[in-house]
Amino acid sequence: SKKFLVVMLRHGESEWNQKNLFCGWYDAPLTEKGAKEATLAGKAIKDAKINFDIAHTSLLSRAQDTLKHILKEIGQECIPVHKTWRLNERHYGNLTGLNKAETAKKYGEKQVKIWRRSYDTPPPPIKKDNKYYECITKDPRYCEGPPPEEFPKSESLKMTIKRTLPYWDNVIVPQIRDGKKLIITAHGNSLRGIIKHLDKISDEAIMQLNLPTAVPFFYELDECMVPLAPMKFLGDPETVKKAMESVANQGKAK
Ligand code: DG2
Repeated sequence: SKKFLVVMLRHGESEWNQKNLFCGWYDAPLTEKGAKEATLAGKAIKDAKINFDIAHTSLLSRAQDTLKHILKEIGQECIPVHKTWRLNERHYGNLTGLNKAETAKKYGEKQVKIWRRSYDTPPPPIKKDNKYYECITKDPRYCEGPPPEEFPKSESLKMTIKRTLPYWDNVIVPQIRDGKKLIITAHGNSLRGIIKHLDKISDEAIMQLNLPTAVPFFYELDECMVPLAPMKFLGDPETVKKAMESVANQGKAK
């Protein structure tokens, strides 16, 4: 019986990951380290002898540039790249621009974990006087969606899944079924949503999943698009485990 492969990853380190700021829909660029991580992800993909037919990414530079570094490394810069706001990071609301450790000091680590990892508690909605309100809301990259009345002011994981899954079901799945090999570069939380769906992770258990930057993971799917095994990282398990722990620790008061 036929097996279908799909590869996904979170972008490399961004400037706001480096500064430990809540980023969401703010368009922070990759750091130099983030660009290197992306190229290393490309090397791992090359070593695994995987090549792609189509790529999907978000409307944010950090995911798009990670994809560019990978495609360059694997010599596949010419494949079609689809960009969509539906793969964007979850909107971090009025937390956008705040330091995660300082926020934990101010509101407590427990509250910050709820904002970062709970399934259905959204962060406080972004206010018009937030420093980043205008540059996010008025950004012309969103002229084809989301429609103004649906433009998020903040998103829980549940809300993120609600706008990401239609793209998975209606655009990505038909291409996989058609035998196309896909790479998807996106974000910590938009990908947690897809993983929750594919691996049928409960609302409680998903709280413990932290995705490291720029470590590719893959699924093999059967003809019904059901994974033959849970997500698997392309990387040394000990290194991946440490990277996941350090993402969890970004919400500690220090
Ligand atoms: C991070 C994730 O998103 O943050 O928005 O700050 O994947 O685009 O770097 P990404 C952000 P956490 O949910 O891990 O705090």
